[in-house]
Amino acid sequence: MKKAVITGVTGQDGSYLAELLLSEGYQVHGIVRRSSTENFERIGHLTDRITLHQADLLDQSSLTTVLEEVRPQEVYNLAAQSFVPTSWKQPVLTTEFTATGVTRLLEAVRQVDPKGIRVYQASSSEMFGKVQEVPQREQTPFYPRSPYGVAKVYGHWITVNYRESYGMYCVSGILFNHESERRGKEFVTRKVTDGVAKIKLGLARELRLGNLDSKRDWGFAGDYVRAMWLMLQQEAPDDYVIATGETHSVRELVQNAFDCVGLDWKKYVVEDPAMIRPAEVDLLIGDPSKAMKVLGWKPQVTFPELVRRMVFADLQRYQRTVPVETRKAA
Ligand code: NAP
Ligand code: F7E
Repeated sequence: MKKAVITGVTGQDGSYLAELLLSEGYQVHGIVRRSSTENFERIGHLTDRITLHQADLLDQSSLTTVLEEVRPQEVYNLAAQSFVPTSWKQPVLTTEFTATGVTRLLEAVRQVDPKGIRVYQASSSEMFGKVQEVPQREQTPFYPRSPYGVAKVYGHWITVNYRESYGMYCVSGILFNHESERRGKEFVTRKVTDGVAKIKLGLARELRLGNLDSKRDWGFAGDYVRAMWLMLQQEAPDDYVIATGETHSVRELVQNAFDCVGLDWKKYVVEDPAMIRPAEVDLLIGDPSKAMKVLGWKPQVTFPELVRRMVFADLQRYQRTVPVETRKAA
């Protein structure tokens, strides 16, 4: 039985990846950081089938200890401070988790079993930032626009460097935005679908957003974790762009989401200048042709299906948890 370790198992992608690896017959081990209350909302349904280990990307020896104990064949590094606006408020912490944390994990792998452990690093389309080419592909130069993007560029290159320096099987997956009903509520897709559900049920009157013009290549997280796994099953390690090849503005996202419940978004959305970022990534659109050709990967869920699925998941959640008498349908 193959063994895999996932850092960031409590996050959106960690939960989908754990499900996928279990379905592929893996023994799955997740790294969680210590906190005073458990944060297992996304993996509650899996805790009897995966093993959790306390460790932290900020603590080198804790990572080495987990790898010594488990002796996995695959390590997926999904842990990060992943919210872009926070990276301006906590730039040093973001660097410690999202950049230097990658080196700590790679060092742990190098010390424990450099030839036997394959490593996936969660790189990001935020590395392209102020895009130098449209669409963005593996060779497109990076121009990050936030401390988060800068940290991810470091994570990408240190991964490539360990591959080239030590002959380790390390890959960097350059994933464009991917979403689901498990997405954190601060990210724009989930903020919108959650807001639409609340407005529809009379639990909120408006939805405050920042830049409606920015464009993203949005896919479904469940499709993207399959690409992570495929990258570690190849004969030779390499880096891949994972994207849908389509782009949509935040405005289109909003319109699609309100359309799902038959409401006119213009009546509810308030543009709030306080939410404009110090530096924006205006346009992202990826070219996934290498992944399609080499990995045989293809996204399954379209943009309208993704939005619909998220809106209805949020509606159902509020319908389940909020008493009928507190709702006043819009
Ligand atoms: P997420 O939901 O924010 O999850 C991040 C995970 O990292 C959480 O499990 C979090 O644990 C953990 N973590 C944070 N700091 C840690 C530390 N110091 N030690 C150990 N664990 C720590 O992120 P996601 O959307 O699943 O994304 C997964 C990875 O892909 C991230 O690296 C992200 O930057 C990258 N990425 C995401 C996207 C996207 O669109 N989703 C696109 C490209 C790349 P807690 O639960 O304790 O907070
Ligand atoms: O913003 C605009 C905002 O926070 C998308 C992370 O997973 O994907 C994610 O980073 C766009 C931006 O994601 C609001 O200005 C407008 O242009 O959902 P987001 P992100 O910054 O693209 C990449 C690939 C990652 O790697 C990251 O970890 O939407 N926007 N109004 C807004 N964004 C937010 N959050 N909230 C708003 O009210």
